[in-house]
Amino acid sequence: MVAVVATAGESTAPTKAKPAARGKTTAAKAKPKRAGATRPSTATASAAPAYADRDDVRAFIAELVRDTDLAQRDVERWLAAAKFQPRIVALMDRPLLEPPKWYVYAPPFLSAARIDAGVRFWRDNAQALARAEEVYGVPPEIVVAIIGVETFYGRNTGSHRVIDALATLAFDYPRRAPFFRGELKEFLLLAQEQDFSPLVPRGSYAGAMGLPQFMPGSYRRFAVDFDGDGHADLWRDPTDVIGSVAHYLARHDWQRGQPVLAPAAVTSDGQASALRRLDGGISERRPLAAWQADGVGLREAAGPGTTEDEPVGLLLLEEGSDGAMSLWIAYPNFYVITRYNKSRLYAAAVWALAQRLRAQYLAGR
Ligand SMILES: [Ca+2]
Repeated sequence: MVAVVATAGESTAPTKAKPAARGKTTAAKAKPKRAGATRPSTATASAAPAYADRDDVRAFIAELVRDTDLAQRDVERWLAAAKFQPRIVALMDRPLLEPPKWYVYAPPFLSAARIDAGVRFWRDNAQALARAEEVYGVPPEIVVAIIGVETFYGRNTGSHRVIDALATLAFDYPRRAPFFRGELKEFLLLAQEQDFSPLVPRGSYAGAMGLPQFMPGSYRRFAVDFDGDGHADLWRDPTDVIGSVAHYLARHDWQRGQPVLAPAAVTSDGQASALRRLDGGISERRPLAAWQADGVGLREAAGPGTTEDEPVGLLLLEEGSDGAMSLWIAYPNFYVITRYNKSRLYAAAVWALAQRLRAQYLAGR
């Protein structure tokens, strides 16, 4: 995301502010290869001066000490211990060819193993999930599905030391340096507030942390201590994780009781113009009446209580290599999920996993 970086655990192919490269709008444009370009000398692991000895890092430290109550000697010590990780730069620079298609992207997130484990997670945490829905309006299956897609309910929370990842991207990845310098600052403040050593936590190669893969800035803004033990612990406390994910969505305008996706019906006359409104498989939002005037509507009547006033979008999912596709009306809550990870496929996978979790949870109850 910029809130949370989308490339959460290495397991989730997708983002939250996962690196921007994953976003639908940027995915198609791979950065030009800098073949032959010489990396700055600092990018060579063995020859590079330690971070704490570099002028740019010293300037960063001075600014941090001026703007926060972090102690200079602490920050120097932490950054002296941070290690440049060339593999992380390589991961960020992976050329992205075509964005994946739905029928390739979705199956790993909808496997029987991920559904079974999600239903167990739901049963084990039913009370916290019910309370999160009461407080924040986000239904359990959506919260569980996000945790399932991000990290397989905590199985894959990332193996990179967060301080190494953030220092590498803040100081040796110029393209995103301002963003990651900000996240590095947030991380050090978070460590101080939550009373842990910043040299310990591990996360994704972009610095996303814990079961929900929050970036440090999101952690500070949106994590909640949902069990009231004094810490918002997104690594070990599923109750805090549940409250935090629900709080994140609520703060990004989740609408209680409203749908995410509904099957669209498109007239044969309307199809071509509807498809032209898509950009990377998703459209801008318009009033449903405007869609209807163009031959796009709901395949089934909307459920009771569904608002008809909010603009809705059109979503395309590629169902097979033969060109089969499905079209969906995307409600505002769909776009809320993309605030977690700016990807149409990510949000659709969360929703699809959520449907399966709910069906299996209710069937077994
Ligand atoms: Ca707690």
